[in-house]
Parts: sequence; structure tokens; C-alpha cells
Amino acid sequence: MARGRFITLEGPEGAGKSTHLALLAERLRAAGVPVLTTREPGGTRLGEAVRALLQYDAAGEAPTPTAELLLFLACRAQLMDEVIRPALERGEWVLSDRFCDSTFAYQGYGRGMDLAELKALNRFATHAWKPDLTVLLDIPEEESRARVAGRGRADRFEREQDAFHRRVAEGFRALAKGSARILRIDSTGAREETARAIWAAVETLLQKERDHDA
Ligand code: T5A
Repeated sequence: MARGRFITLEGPEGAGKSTHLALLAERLRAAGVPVLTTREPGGTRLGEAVRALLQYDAAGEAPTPTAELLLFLACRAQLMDEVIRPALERGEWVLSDRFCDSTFAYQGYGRGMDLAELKALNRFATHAWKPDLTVLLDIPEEESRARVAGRGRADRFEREQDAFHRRVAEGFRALAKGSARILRIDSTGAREETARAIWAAVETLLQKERDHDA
């Protein structure tokens, strides 16, 4: 059986990753594709437990930047070994809400950690498995702030300064510029418009797969 395809959705808070991940999963399933959806941090029991430490200081103290990075990577290693790799090997398509590019954007561009070191660590945590396609949902920082405002308790990242969020958003754009894998899509318009642009890219991938199998 052919290996499944791996698609990640990335972008700042409130960009629409969860919304479009659900829409895309529905559309792929309707096209007869077996789909597994997951998220980072999370997607495993360990990952979901660590998510609370990372977002809401559930241990009673905030992790240092280095500890924060390693916690994200621990979640990723667990998710890769326990969920993503087995699903891809079973021939399923995996859709993940965030993955390695979030580490580059938040810990690299946002916190100022060395990108080359992050690359090596991401590689270690994922056994060098990479997404086939990454959709970067792009929205201006102000729009991201407006969408998350009033959604209840802000997490540790949402409480960061505007300058941090600017660096993260710029970081995502820089990553997209330097990579053929990352497709930057405007997520400020109507939901249906963004969904159409995502589907156009995924349909191309699906068509290639079907041509290959024919
Ligand atoms: N993190 C994560 C790191 O620092 N390093 C890492 O390595 C990783 C993996 C995780 C936090 O951890 C950090 C980044 C994050 O701060 P999270 O819950 O994954 O937290 O992240 P959030 O981005 O905060 O999740 P959100 O649910 O806020 O954002 P989504 O999923 O992007 O947005 P969504 O879909 O829930 O909501 C979008 C809203 O906008 C409206 C929708 O109606 C909805 O209300 N909207 C549109 N939505 C989509 N398309 C359009 N065109 C829309 N127009 C309006």
C-alpha cells in the first residue's frame, strides 16, 4: 500500500487552522480518502497533558524558553511515533494543526533561538519525516489579535507582547518564502474563499497520487 500524505496547517493564533483542518478533512473523506486529524501540541495523551503545561503553566510555573522548546519537541516525538508515522504507513492522509514550522516561527523567530539548531532538533524529534504540503494561513497581526480577543482566558502565547507576535508572523512569511513545500494563503477573506484556495492545492496532490496509482 502506498504511504499516505502528510499535510500541516500553520499560522498565527486565530488564522483559521482548526476551522480549515475540519473542512479539509471533510472534503477529503468525501473524495474517498482515509484521513486522520491531529494537533500540536497534543494528539496523544502525553501531548495533551503537556499542552496544559505549555499554555497555562499547569505545573504552577512557566517553563524557561529552553524547557518550552524541549516540551514541544517531546510532544512532537510522541505524536510522530505513536500517531503520525503509523497512520502514514497504513496509507492514511494525516492533517495536523501545527507542526515543525510553529517551532521555527515561535521559538526561532519569536524567542530568538538559533534556526539551525531548531532544524537539527526538529529532525531528531521527527526522524526527518516532513509534511508533503504545508498551508500557511496568513492574517495580519491585528486581525489575529482581534480574532482571539474575547474568546475567554488567553493562554501564555496569546499574552505575549505585540512585538513577539509580529516576529512570529514575519517568521512564518520568511519560512514560506524559502520553501516550495509551504503554500501561503490569505485567510482574511470569506471562509469559503480560503477553503477553495486550500482545496485547489490539495486536489493537485490528490490528482498526482491517483495518476501515480493508475
Ligand atoms: N506553539 C505551538 C509554539 O510556540 N511552538 C510549537 O512548536 C507549537 C506546535 C498552541 C500554541 O502553542 C504555540 C503556538 C500557539 O500559541 P493552538 O491552540 O494550537 O495553541 O493555537 P491557536 O493558533 O491559538 O489556535 P486557535 O484555535 O486560536 O487558532 P486557529 O485554529 O488558527 O483558528 P480557528 O479556526 O479556531 O478560529 C478562526 C476564527 O476566525 C474566524 C472563524 O470564524 C473563527 O472564529 N474567521 C475565519 N476562519 C477561517 N478562515 C477565514 N477566512 C476566516 N475569517 C474569519
